[in-house]
Amino acid sequence: THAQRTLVLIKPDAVARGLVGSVLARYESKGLRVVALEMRQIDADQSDAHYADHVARDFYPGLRDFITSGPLVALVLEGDEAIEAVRHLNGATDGRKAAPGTIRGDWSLSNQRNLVHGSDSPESAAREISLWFPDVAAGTTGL
Ligand code: YYY
Ligand code: MG
Repeated sequence: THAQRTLVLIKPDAVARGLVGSVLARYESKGLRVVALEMRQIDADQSDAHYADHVARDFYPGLRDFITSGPLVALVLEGDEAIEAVRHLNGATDGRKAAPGTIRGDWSLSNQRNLVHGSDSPESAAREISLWFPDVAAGTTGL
């Protein structure tokens, strides 16, 4: 077994649709532990930092408008192979193609408004946790 932490966003579409509790229940029911959790509304600079790998993509301006459009819930989850586990629960990026039983597959019909984000690698998780929750990354809270 391999304990990991991962950065999850419950995106503004999920908050606006009242799906925060339902989404969080998927993660908690799976056995993932909430290490940190906070509702925030981010600005364009924070979006650019979070999506550093995507800022040059053609879809990014629309993504930035969406992710900054309203409050979201940021959290750190911990558990065995948490990074892959969260991405399995989230489902494929495009909600129209995501498998039923996944968060996106059950509740999204969009490639952009797809409800959730999960870090895609240990390196991404470390970078994203430092960006969103520096105190957790430093080990001074969320223990
Ligand atoms: O990791 P994941 O969220 O599943 O997808 P990424 O390929 O990292 O893309 C990040 C984010 O960008 C995705 O969740 C939706 C959005 N997006 C988009 O709006 N249009 C695309 N063609 C591809 C991705
Ligand atoms: Mg990604």
